[in-house]
Amino acid sequence: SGERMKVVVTRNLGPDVMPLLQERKELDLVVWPEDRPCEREWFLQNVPGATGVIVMLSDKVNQELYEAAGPTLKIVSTMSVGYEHIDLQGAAQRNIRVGYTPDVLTDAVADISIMLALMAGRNVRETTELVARGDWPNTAWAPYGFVGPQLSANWVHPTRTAGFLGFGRISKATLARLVPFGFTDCVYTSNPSSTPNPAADAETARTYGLRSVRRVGLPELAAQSDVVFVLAPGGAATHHVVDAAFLRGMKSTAVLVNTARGTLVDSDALATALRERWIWGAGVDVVEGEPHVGREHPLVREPRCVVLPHIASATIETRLGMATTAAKNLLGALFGEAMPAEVQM
Ligand code: 8YV
Repeated sequence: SGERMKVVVTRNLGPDVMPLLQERKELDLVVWPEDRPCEREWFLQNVPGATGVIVMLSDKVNQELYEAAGPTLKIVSTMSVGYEHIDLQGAAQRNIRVGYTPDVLTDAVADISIMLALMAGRNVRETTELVARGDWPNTAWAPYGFVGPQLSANWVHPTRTAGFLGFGRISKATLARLVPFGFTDCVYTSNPSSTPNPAADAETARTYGLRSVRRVGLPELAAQSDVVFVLAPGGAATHHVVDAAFLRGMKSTAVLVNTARGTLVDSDALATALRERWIWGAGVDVVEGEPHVGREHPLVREPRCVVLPHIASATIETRLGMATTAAKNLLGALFGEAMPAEVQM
């Protein structure tokens, strides 16, 4: 039919992906023209009558947006694996499908999780800042200068335990990377409403050649782990699960890595934990309240905290994969083709 469909895209998806949308002549594309987050007002002004939208993490897809769009809206496609910015209940009520981008970013995020674990343990922030200040020539070599806990298994610690807060795709990809580091054991926590599965845990242990993989509670996760990776979804259910009590329960040589959402970690408690040496160090790619994280932020002020500006998925290949998946999810829903990744509601 000659029916036209309006599609609003809140960020230019680049020269390799925009043509996937442009070549569909039935689509009237409306693309946010700037190289910065889409303004809410622009989105609300342009969304009425849209059949589909492609959004980013910073675009709230809530009641207000559904009402502005009106009954034409069929698909919300986000260029992210997280979808806590989307009101799923509202989507379900209106028969709107939701697409997201799992899998394509798993390896990039696992890579950076390992990097942050190493950086936090090996004092990389303090030492690179020292070199950048020009202080290396003034620094006398010392047998125990700049030492930190070794991530890999070693003669003092032949066993190493990885801890995961959340045990999905990215956690498992991170665990796989720790196998050649000599890790022997894995503990993890999961959504309390999910059913424990010791047989699956034994299978995971066999897959990675580990001595044990065990689902535990938060206190045991804190106490057992040499490194804790925070890799669970954001939202109300996981708000501040890493709090003062959790951090106090960790080993003083352990490091905390957060490549999930800032909201899972109480920043003030983490800053205290670092300052008072409850734990060795931390590496965070995400911070509650981001991007409003200035030099005065308690974690930025903490020399033992490496803070990255949410770049874990920022590889050329992964962002291309995410943008492609976001475009294909939209096209799938609009043209009756398969959606590569649909949120199950
Ligand atoms: C961001 C992320 O989406 O996918 C997610 O959930 O947090 C990141 O990959 C990324 O900054 C692209 O929007």
